[in-house]
Amino acid sequence: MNNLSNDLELVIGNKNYSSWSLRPWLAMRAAGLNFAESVIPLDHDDTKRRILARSPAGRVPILRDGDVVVWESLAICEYIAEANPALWPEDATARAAARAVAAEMHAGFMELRKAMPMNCRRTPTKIPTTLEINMDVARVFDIWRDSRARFGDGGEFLFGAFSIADAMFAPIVSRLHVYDVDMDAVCDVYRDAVLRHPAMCDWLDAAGSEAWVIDRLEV
Ligand SMILES: N[C@@H](CCC(=O)N[C@@H](CS)C(=O)NCC(=O)O)C(=O)O
Repeated sequence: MNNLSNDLELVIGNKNYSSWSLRPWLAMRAAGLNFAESVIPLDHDDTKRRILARSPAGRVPILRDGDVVVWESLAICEYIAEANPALWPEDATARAAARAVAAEMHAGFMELRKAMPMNCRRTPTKIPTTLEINMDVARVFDIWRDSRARFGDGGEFLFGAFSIADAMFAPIVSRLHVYDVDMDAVCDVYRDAVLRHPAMCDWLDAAGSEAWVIDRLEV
């Protein structure tokens, strides 16, 4: 178990586009942490140099806790959860399932992610899809339905209370919303619960106020 210092800083990309930044930011807000936020706008001439000055991995998000630097969104979530165990379900079976779907999200869904970049302020409209995209979407919905059915009793999120699994899927929730992907009632209710989460509302409001536009991510 680590104790977090009072000197927490999360380095993130643009809120409108940086899906990986959203994940630990939400988990940290859900844990009630106070942290400084530093935004490095993506796709600028100096973006890479600025990120590399903070982490040799050259990607955001990056957490700094005093002298400790942690990169990779899921590793940041795990680091925060060591001091805030309620970010994972208490039951060991549910916790294992939550970790599995969080890791599956971190490693997968490439076709969906490529075709539907996160763009929080996009006006919801459909885009043409392929078999591969539809297979990714179907697997996301399977995960949501299965988690809700087996572990969701205590609340409106995948494992009842809001957990890191929800933080990991939040950018997918936003994508499926803005690309207007049809879903059944269970998934629909879950999507709305995530979109209504107070921290998610704060992120979406801030994303909507950003002036930066990245043309290649405007599908
Ligand atoms: N696997 C990494 C992915 C991070 C990532 O791809 N971040 C993007 C922004 S969402 C980035 O830093 N792009 C800037 C660049 O590559 O120069 C994680 O989970 O944190």
